[in-house]
Amino acid sequence: MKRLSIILLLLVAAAGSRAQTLGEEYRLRRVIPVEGRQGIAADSAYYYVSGSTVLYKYDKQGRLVACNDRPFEGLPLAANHIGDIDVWNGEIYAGIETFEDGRGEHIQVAVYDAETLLWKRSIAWEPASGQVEVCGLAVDRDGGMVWMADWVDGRYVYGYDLATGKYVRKVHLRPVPQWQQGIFMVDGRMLISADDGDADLDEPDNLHIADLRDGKSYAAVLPWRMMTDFRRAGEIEGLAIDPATDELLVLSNRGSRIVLGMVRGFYPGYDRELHELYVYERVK
Ligand SMILES: [Ca+2]
Ligand SMILES: [Ca+2]
Repeated sequence: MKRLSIILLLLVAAAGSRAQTLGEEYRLRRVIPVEGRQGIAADSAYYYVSGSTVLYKYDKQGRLVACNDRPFEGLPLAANHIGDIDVWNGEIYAGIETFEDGRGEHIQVAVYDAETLLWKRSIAWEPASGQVEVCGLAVDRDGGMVWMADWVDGRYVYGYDLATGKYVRKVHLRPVPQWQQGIFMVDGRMLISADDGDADLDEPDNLHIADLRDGKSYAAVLPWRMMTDFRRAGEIEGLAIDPATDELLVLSNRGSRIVLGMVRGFYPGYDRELHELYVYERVK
């Protein structure tokens, strides 16, 4: 029995250090209610969820184990908004900005300790890149990069060197997904969640995929998965792949009416917005 536990522990440790892989088909396994409405990341033992102004840490049963409700304290630039996040090597990467009147300023990649959720350092934004907003980011574990996506002008994604924090290049997405929210890098390919379904008309949101492996200045964006299995059409947010299980994780909000990125009342049957983590098992 003791030997079995040790083997299991070793397996979990090994899973935490390997890169995620991408499947072709995923089936909904469970839905976990969470507090945050923006982003999701996972390491071998925990889920990390971002609200617009809070960082949360959950165990994989969905129990809240930690939270930082003052994530902007000590940051080099003023901030009021966290988008989709990622976690790598014991650090949470968060795309942060001041979001006002439909546009972002003071963009930064803030890096937090995944153990304590406390801020450690920030990677500075290169304004000359043309990026005007950060809705989400992804660590490219294989390519040693951090990529940022832009909700206001979604034509490009912007890559920074993971080791030095220096801006490296941008990639032209063709065609441009509508209202992108979260990104995640796996095997040199980028998964992109798009809030392109109109919840008023019960239209599902979508996931897209773009292959960045050839290093070119452009990438073809292909439809990857239509999210018809959400409990109600709403606002899709961040996404990730669990390194321990290869499960696809997608955060989505429902119940509130969103107009130009702002909550404007609720749909019938709702008196608040619900935030849910959809966990999909890989079928093949
Ligand atoms: Ca968002
Ligand atoms: Ca939507």
